[in-house]
Amino acid sequence: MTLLQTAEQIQTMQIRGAGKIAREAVSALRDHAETLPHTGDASLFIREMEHAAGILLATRPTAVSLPNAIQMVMRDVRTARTEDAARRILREKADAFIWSSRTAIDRIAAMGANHIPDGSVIMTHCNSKAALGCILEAKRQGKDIEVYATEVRPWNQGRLTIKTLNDNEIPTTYIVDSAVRSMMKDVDLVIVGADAITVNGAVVNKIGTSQIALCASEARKNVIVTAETYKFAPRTILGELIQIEERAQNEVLPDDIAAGLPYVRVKNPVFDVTPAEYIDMIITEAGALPPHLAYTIMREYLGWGFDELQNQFL
Ligand code: RUB
Repeated sequence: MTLLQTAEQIQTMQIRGAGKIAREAVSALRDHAETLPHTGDASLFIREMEHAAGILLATRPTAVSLPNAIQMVMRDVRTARTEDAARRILREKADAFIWSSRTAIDRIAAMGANHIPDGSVIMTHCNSKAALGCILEAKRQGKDIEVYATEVRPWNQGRLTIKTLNDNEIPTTYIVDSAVRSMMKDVDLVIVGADAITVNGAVVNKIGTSQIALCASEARKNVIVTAETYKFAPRTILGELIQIEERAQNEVLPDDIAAGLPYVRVKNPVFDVTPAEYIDMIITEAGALPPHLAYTIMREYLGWGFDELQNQFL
């Protein structure tokens, strides 16, 4: 697959989910480098790769895993002195990112499963590899668990989730998004993934997550967020906001129906923000943390504390 094809698949959501988007983008960058002719000119190679990175970055705005992964790969490429060195660094960093991303999910799954008591009823939303990893690991450990999975309008990512749960013989109840509050009394804990986590510990995830967290809080049920450290958004330290992607209105209301309703407009934000006070714990590969330790993750694991970020602007 070419880089443009990968970009198109991310944009049209054939490749979706924050972790997968990051891994596929990085592997597209690595493969793209192989298609560029060797010229011996490092700065030309770097310029071409920056251009390619820009195409990938423009696909979807919310999942910070995408810019973080690209930054992790490109950071040292930018300072390489020769084209060969730039190519080698790019390959090594890309492979390292993909490997560490997969390892992170396994570690999160192992830690997350420890937080799922035997006999639990779990609610999940959307289709998160990290969240599902914890649920599947709990099952693998022989725990007797059940899951409530939401539909996730308008893209129905819940169908992917129930397929995985069914394939793993986990008893699952599939509900429409608006049934969350009614069903919360039957649930013990909520486990979801994340597209971005801000410096104040707020979690950006699939639209509807904040309603679920609010209902869970009202019903005194724990909310666990599962997120690899590259889902933390360091630029929020500088006050940058996470852009919430708005997708086409015809994902919600078909064009032919909309055409007959000239006074109706459709809003289709596909992510929302859950404030830190509704989140009990964020499970990362570096450990399970309270949300207010987000800055520590940004500084210790991403290496982007306030000073490093400020320097980027000098
Ligand atoms: C996917 C979504 C997922 C997170 C985490 O949204 O919100 O919960 O991306 O997923 P979309 P993962 O379907 O719009 O991409 O844990 O797999 O990274």
